[in-house]
Amino acid sequence: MNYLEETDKVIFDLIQKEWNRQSDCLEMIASENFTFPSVIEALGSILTNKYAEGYPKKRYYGGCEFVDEIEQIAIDRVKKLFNCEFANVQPHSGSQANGAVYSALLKPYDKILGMHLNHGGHLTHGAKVSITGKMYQSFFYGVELDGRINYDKVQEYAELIKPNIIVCGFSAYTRELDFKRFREIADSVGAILFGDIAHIAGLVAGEQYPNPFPHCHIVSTTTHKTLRGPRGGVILSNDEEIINKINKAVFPGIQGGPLMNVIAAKAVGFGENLKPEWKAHAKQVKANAKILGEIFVKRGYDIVSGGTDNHLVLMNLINKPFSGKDADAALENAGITVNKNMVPGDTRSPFITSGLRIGSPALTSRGMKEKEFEYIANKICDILDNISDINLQEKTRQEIKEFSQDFRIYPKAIF
Ligand code: DSN
Repeated sequence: MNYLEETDKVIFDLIQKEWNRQSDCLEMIASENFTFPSVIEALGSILTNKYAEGYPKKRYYGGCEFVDEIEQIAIDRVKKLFNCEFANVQPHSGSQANGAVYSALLKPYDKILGMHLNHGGHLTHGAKVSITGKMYQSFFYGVELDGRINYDKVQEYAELIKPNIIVCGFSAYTRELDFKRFREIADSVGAILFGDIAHIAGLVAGEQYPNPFPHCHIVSTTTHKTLRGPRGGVILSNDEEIINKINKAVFPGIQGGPLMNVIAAKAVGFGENLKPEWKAHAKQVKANAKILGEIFVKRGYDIVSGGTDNHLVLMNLINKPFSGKDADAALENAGITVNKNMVPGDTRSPFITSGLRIGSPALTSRGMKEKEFEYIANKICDILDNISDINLQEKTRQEIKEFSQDFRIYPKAIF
């Protein structure tokens, strides 16, 4: 029986439309991905019925023998993946994970030093509109005009501010992070070093990016970005005292019952990440992003930091007669989904911006390689070179739809 189709045709039809959108367009938002069909199956399973407050073997409700095993497998797999000793796999999202980290390790009005949102940081790194910027005193470092972190400046800020926690790991930074240097800075002022590796976790797992361990005291990540798992968060540490505080902060601190279907899906995703072929996938993600950057530069578009060491490219449009918002809209019309983004030295507002953030993970998961990324990068430049040409956008949308058919990832919308 097709349960959803028969009982709720409205939602069923909208899911089919979204499936077509995902299949016919090019998804290049750097934080999005296509998860594994096996992950979707676990997400859609009967595990959603179970309440299991607490942790494996220490639950508040009965009937947890099988979900205990599932959660323990998720914990064991993610520890192996990142080579660390302790894990909490219950956070519902990256923001929840980060909230738990602060509430476990800080008192209200303690000091956070993180990357400014406009320079590639995240809302939960102390932005004033986030609870993390209201409940704690937040201070920010940024990148230089060349798009890179100046570690000497971070050291100076840390000495001046004396933060309780330093956050490293970003949403829009294109270069490798020096976790060791960050730890030296943190140690010099007695701060905890917190690595938010939400964007780069899949590359770390594939050994294509430095591991935050053993340098960070505490690490959080989402599971749905470069890791290709279900939507959710995870917290990792090598420090038993810290993880004990984290466990209390997640439950009962800020969450209730864990989402056992999502935790099973996380375990399945981590299983995929542990397979030998994951390394080649992560390598391809990086190679594809590199090609994007190279073609953009060749076609006269400036790239923040001149290139990329990871899965994303930041196009700097400061010297162009159109904004990030204009570029984002034109590409969307052409069937290419990206997001407008602030760039270093940006004078436009966060709603307009002078940049575009363009990522390779999702299309790499669809099986695209350098040849396809070269084609796509040139299509992006064609659209931007002729930003007002609506006919070209419509024609490109059709071309992209045809090109995409060889790379359809799911046999159906609902598993
Ligand atoms: N929304 C994510 C991103 O796009 O980077 C961060 O939470």
